[in-house]
Amino acid sequence: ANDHRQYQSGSTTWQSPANSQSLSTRRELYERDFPLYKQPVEVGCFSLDAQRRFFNDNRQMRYYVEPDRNPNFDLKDGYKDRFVKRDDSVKEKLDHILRWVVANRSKLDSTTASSRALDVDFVTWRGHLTKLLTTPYETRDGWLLAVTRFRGTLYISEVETEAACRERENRTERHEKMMYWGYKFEQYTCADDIQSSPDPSGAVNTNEAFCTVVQTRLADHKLLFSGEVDCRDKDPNAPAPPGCYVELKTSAEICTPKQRSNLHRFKLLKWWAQSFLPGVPRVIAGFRDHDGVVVSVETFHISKISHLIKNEYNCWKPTVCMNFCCDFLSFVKRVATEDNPSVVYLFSWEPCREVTFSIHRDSPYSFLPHWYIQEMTS
Ligand code: 0WD
Ligand code: CA
Repeated sequence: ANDHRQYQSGSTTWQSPANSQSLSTRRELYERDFPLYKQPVEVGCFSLDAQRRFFNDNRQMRYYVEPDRNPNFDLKDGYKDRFVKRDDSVKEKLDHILRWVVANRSKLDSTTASSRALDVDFVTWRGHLTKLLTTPYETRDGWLLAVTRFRGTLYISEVETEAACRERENRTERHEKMMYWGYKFEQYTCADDIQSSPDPSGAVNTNEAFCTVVQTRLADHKLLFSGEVDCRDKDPNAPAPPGCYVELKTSAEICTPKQRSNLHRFKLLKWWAQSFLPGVPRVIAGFRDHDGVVVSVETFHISKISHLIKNEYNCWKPTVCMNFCCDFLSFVKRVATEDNPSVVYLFSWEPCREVTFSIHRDSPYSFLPHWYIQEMTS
């Protein structure tokens, strides 16, 4: 229903983006000054190995090796005989981040005398925040975000929507193959050690991951989140993390101005949102031909993307993304008031709708594991 609360002030009608029960996602409501977003600081990292085991260190870090001017990377190579795919029906929720928190609690403990166990308002995955940033422009995929307040901190963990579950279970062979291409590009451009070269003859294993953990603030929201990082600059004089990190992408080769425009209007929104959040300064895109061969690479500097898109008609705006995310987090703080690890506030959104929520007690939505609750209560 279209029930934005309206305020009358002289002849101007002000629309508030939220009433007590829902939050609007209309772009116009978020076109204000860019909110304060503090430079993200890396407070730690962790690695997941080939068996998806957690390590509180950077053993899975990789180093970017710049390809030739005219690369010829066949992304189809190794599919499927050298491909170990993570089982994505296993829902890991926030478990890896929580393991990191437990192992690094001394770095995060609240210094002020408060009942909070951690000195942050929100703990989540970077990918969940990316979805929030792009929501005002999303026309296809909705989302479900489960929120639990525990010792003053709000934990946000995604729940797979029915549509996403159906899509995952019915992925076509072509789609599975295209998902492999992105990982194969990483293998052509990343080395395990600072002095070695990439080894495209090995197997691609998507269980392996290196994740950064960053702390930052969006307006009055203190955030702690983790995101997977593809590789880093191998120059020892490169800036400290996250400034040395590089995000890798693949995309279809650009042959016409229309294709370039579509890249700016749709893909750069996702690329910008994902890397801006943790302060990753550049995205390196490998452009592939119709046959899955990377024929060129291009660097996109995150700080220059807002200029690149200014000439596009009816384009996305970074300020709308950030203001919507900020207002959503305020909405969550207002709604999720009961401090109880077994209560979940489930926020849901579908395109052309408002964000709404429901409340669940001791339900299958509960996601904070017992070991975490026990650890943080002692
Ligand atoms: O339980 C869940 N629903 C989630 C688990 C949601 C999101 C992530 N995860 C796990 C992933 O398996 C991964 O280890 O968390 C880690 C990534 O977190 P993130 O950085 O917050 O996620 P996102 O920004 O969406 O993705 C970053 C990269 C992707 O790179 P591209 O260039 O495609 O955006 O993480 C990888 C992927 O390389 N990735 C995954 N790898 C294996 N399985 C998955 C996945 N389901 N999702 C993303
Ligand atoms: Ca990537």
